[in-house]
Amino acid sequence: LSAFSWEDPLLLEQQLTDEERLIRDTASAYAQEKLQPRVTAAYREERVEPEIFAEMGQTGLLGVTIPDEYGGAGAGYVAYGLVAREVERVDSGYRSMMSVQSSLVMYPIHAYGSEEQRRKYLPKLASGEWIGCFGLTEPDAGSDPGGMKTVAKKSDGGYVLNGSKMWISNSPIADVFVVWAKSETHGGKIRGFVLEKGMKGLSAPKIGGKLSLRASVTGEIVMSDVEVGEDALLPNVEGLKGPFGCLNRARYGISWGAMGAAEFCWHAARQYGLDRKQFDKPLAGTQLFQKKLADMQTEITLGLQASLRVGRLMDEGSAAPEMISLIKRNNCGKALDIARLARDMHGGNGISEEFQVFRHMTNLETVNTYEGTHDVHALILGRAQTGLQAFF
Ligand code: TGC
Ligand code: FAD
Repeated sequence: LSAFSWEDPLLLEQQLTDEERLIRDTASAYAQEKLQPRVTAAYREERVEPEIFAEMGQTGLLGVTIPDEYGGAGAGYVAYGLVAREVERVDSGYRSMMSVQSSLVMYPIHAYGSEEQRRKYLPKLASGEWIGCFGLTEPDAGSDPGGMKTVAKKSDGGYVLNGSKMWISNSPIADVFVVWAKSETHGGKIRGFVLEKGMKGLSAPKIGGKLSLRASVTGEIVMSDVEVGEDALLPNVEGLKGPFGCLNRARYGISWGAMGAAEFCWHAARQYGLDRKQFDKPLAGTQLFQKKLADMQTEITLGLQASLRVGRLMDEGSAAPEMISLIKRNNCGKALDIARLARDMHGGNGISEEFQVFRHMTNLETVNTYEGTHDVHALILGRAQTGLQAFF
């Protein structure tokens, strides 16, 4: 038998290809060298730094799965997951910025857009010159997006959109808005529209006072008689499967990202326990401390293996949405538990920004809620195994 690696108990590293390791190492170097030094102040000051998009674009971290002819990296879903893990090891807000751009804006334009839309938007989104956002949630339609009130009515040569979206990552700084609305001309079916900053009647006020994800900005999207041409419609999808197709990709990436945040918290708790002495011995030498470390190590190891498995199936084209619900729900819930535990293991220092576990903990509260709450994913899994829907 070979030696045990405490940081990589089931040898995830060996299961990656050379290309995946290279992309992971590039993401890790960028995250540690450029994001880590600025995150504490950005979070404290609730300050988003839009230039991060251009930096990520230059580093090749936007649209990892989009073909290179449109500016993406043309890599697979495992590589995309590894990028999410490295970015979220620093901060969930930075991973949010990356994954909205990649999975919720570039993906639908590539998958559902016309060739003109692809050529117009994807290269500038891949380089980070343009920032994108995704508007599905509304003030009265969160877990139940089918209850949305935003409407698109036919006008001469296009559509007029009215409605408002709530809790939209990146919206106050966005150039490109992928918005979902009920289209009267398509029998009230949900359709996607690509809107642009500066359109008359379109605004995106910031939501202030967030105690979570403070290094990324969240806002509303208000549409008051926004007129768009026929070319704003995403032609190749209709119904809720449009936004859900995007969410499948983003939720999958989040399952990796949440494990990155959890790994940070685990490693920090371990080091703190080795450094800090009470009762004349290191905290890490106590049974309770070691039990907590073992639990963290176990959940992270299993969570990463599960994400890797689903990533491989996505790359083969044989992943089911319920698999993604399983790993999104499990990994976000476990990451939040681990962050809370790591906060506790740091004692009083755990509440200080310097030790960073509190920031991860408060971020993970959002990560556990957005892209389908922990309980909504339980209901998706419950429906899949009983055949009975329990949403209403
Ligand atoms: P349901 O009847 O289940 O389905 C309606 C239609 O959609 C299809 N569908 C899917 N297609 C592809 N992938 C999936 N995962 C799909 N899930 C459903 C389904 O086949 C059906 O198609 P069709 O052709 O038969 O019409 O719909 P429902 O209304 O009963 O849905 C219930 C529920 C709970 C599953 C769903 O509404 C849900 O998942 N709610 C959670 C909402 C959510 O995740 N919102 C996320 C907003 S975006 C966000 O949070 C971004 S944060 C990003 C960041 O900052 O990182
Ligand atoms: P609700 O749906 O009102 O849920 C409240 C509670 O009720 C939850 O615990 C939920 O699990 C529970 N619940 C709901 N339905 C049921 C049921 N049938 N049975 C039992 N329990 C139930 N959305 C976007 O479209 N784009 C974005 O970019 C985006 N970014 C976000 C960024 C942040 C920082 C946040 C906080 C949210 C973001 N969201 C975004 C919105 C997010 O997806 C929603 O908050 C989420 O889907 C939950 O909806 P809600 O907040 O309306 O909660």
